Parts: sequence; C-alpha cells; structure tokens
Amino acid sequence: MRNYKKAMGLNMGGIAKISFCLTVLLLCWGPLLQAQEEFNYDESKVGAYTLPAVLELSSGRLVSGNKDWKKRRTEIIKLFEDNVYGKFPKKRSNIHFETLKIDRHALSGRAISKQVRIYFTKEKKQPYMDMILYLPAKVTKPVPVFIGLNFKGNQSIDGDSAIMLSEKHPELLKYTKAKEQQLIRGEQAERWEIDTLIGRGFGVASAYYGDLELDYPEGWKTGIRTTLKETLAIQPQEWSAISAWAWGLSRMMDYLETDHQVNKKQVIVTGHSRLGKAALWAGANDTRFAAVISNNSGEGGAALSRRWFGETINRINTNFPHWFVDRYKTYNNNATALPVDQHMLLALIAPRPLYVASATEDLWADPRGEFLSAKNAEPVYSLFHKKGLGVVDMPATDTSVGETVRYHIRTGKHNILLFDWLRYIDFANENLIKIK
Ligand code: GTR
Repeated sequence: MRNYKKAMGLNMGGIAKISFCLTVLLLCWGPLLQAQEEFNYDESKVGAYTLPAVLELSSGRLVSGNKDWKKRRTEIIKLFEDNVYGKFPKKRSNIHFETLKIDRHALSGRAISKQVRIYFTKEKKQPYMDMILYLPAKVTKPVPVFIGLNFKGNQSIDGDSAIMLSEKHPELLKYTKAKEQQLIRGEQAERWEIDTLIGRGFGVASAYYGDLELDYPEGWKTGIRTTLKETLAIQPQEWSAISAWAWGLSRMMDYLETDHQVNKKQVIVTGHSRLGKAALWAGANDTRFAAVISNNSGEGGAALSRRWFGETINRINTNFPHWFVDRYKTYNNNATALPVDQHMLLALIAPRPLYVASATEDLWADPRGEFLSAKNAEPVYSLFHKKGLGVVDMPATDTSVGETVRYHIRTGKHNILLFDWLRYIDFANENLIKIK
C-alpha cells in the first residue's frame, strides 16, 4: 500500500495538495459551468454581441437593391435549413381534400364551418390532417383568413360540438366515454377568439399540430417525417418537427387557395409560442402567406439567440431535441458561431407585413430580444420602402408600434389573448385589407 502510494506520488501531503487543487478548480470553474446552465433575467448581464449582417452577401458584397436581396434571401433560407430548422420540402406530394362536414349555422348562425381533411398521398387514408375553417355567415365576397396550428386538437379551439374530435391527440385518446371527451371541448377557446374574428369579417382556419408530428423526441417515427419519407424524397433527419409543422401550414394554404369564399391574397399565418416558431418558418418559405404573426415565439422564433436572456439554445435543444436539426445542437453554449440570428428569419418575411408580440411576464421568451430582432429586420423592409417599427426602444406596455413591421408587449403571461387578437385585426385591416 505504502509502495503503491509512493509510486503514485500520493502521501498525505499529496492528497491534501490534490484536494486543494480540486477545490480551487471547482471554485473557478463552478460558476462558469453554472453560468452556462443558469438562465439570465438581468439585463445588465446580457453582454455584448454582434449580429450577422443581414444585408451582406456571402461574397462580402453589400446588398444594394431588390435583385441582390433575392440572392441574399436564398442564401439565408439555406443557412436556416442547414443550421436550424432543416429543409422545408418543396414537393407537395399528392395533396387532395375532402370536405367532411359543413355547418351553415355554426356559432348560433354567425358562422359557416367547414371541416376539411387534407390528404398527403393519392389515397384517402393516413397520413392526413384535419382542418376546421370558420367563415362569417354573411359572406358576400372572399374574406381574409387567419390561419394557425393548435396545441390540443381542433375541438379545443371552441366549445362548438360540431367540431370533430381529434384522432391523434394523445390525451384525448385516453378518454373512452363520449361524455368525458366532451369535457375537452373548448379547452383552449380563450386563445382563439373566433366570435370576435368572425364579427370583424375574418375567417379562421386551424389544425392540430400533432396530425403532422406528435411533439416529443420520438414523434417523428409516426409523423410525416417518416410516413412521407418516400413521397417527399427526404430523410427524417433532413428536417425537423418545426419544419414539419410549418410544412403543414402550407398544405392548409393549398386548400384555402381552392375555396372561393376565402381571399387567398389575404391569408395571415399566426402562431403562439412553439407554433409561432413554425408560423415564422412557414411564412419565410411560403410567400403565399400575405402576412405573418409571431405571438410569444421566443428562442428559435423571433428572439435573438445571441442575447443571453431567458431560454438558451442549449436549453431548447435539451428539452426539445426534435424541434431543430442536429447541427443546431453544435451551437449549444456557442451562439456566436451560428451563421444566422433570428432577425434574419424575420427579414425573410419582407416586404410582407410582420407582427411580433411579447408579454411582460414571458421573460423566458426574452421580450426585448424579440423587439430587437424585429428592429434589426427593418433594413430589409427599408429596401422595399416599407416602414418598420419607427421607434428605437421598446414601446410602453400594451401599446403597439410600427407600420409594416409591428410590435407590442402585452401585460401578463405567455399566452395569446383577446388583447393580442384585437391588435392583429387592426394590423391586418391597415396593412392588407385597405391596401389592395
Ligand atoms: C417552452 C419552450 C419555449 C416555447 C414554449 C411553448 O417550454 O421553452 O421555447 O416554445 O414551450 O411552446 O409553449
């Protein structure tokens, strides 16, 4: 034993030295390691960062006009595909639609509802997604429509008993008795404000995001990334859950283009939180969306990744490894190495109207980071002579600012509420409806 210790250079003094060194190491590295795992909510600790130049081509030349922007836009899409969301398949497979139900007296006669099954292959069988569309009952001309995915199945967006129950929602599938299932109706109605939207002359279209891919790390195995692998000629790892959800939004748009009661030039894609991330990515890829709204989309959505505030790339990748492509994980704790930041995603919406919204208690989503991201997308809007936020600092709570690019921070929690919808209605009216 003595020899062994000697050979190892370990005597009591040696052990004491080692433990001393370990303690020093821990004291020095501990806070550093911790800092990476901790979440910063202190503005003074954010630190300096430099955003990648949105208007500089990879050749180093500055974008000088719309033509150059087209080139830069293509480059930026590719950077987001390679590093963040993966591909957004172009091929539409054999999309076809079946209207399963029409209710001409929905919402006590104020609306017409249509429930449409969107099939992704030639056959009339899975994989498909079910969409619910509400239109104002007294439509005399095609109406503008807000579209967005929902978290809990179509039956969750309103208490309307005509809405078909989701076939895919795991919680819903647990219930067997019809009565219990009814309980789940309208569970998220406060997030949809259908009555208000219908009353103001808008249509609303929604579908359950789980119809595309269930939201857990293994969800891709049963979702469209697997079932459409051959049809779309793309491997599951080449895209991500967010891309799959975004792609679904485009398929809803495919249907809306065919509905003569819908004004296909006035379809506004919206989304809350993770579905806001999907809405932004859908809007970036599919220019048929006339305007894009990000509601509290946060990290990997509207918020700047380089700002150390609230959720981090490391955390989002740890909690939700399926949301992004594998390469995104190489930027955990190293946002500086990312060739993009989220202002560039917002810039891809230009010159179309863009609304970014935050909430005061939603620090996890970094409201200031969302504001600054919209701010830094402005130069691209300027290329098209479109006005952005028009302010340099965040506006007062509950006040929206800007024209083509707009922003507000609502009092309250991470959510999408009547206050937000009323702002979105004004935004759509001012940017899309009046300007033909
Ligand atoms: C959180 C996630 C956020 C946001 C949110 C949501 O847990 O960290 O990025 O997407 O979920 O979708 O509700």
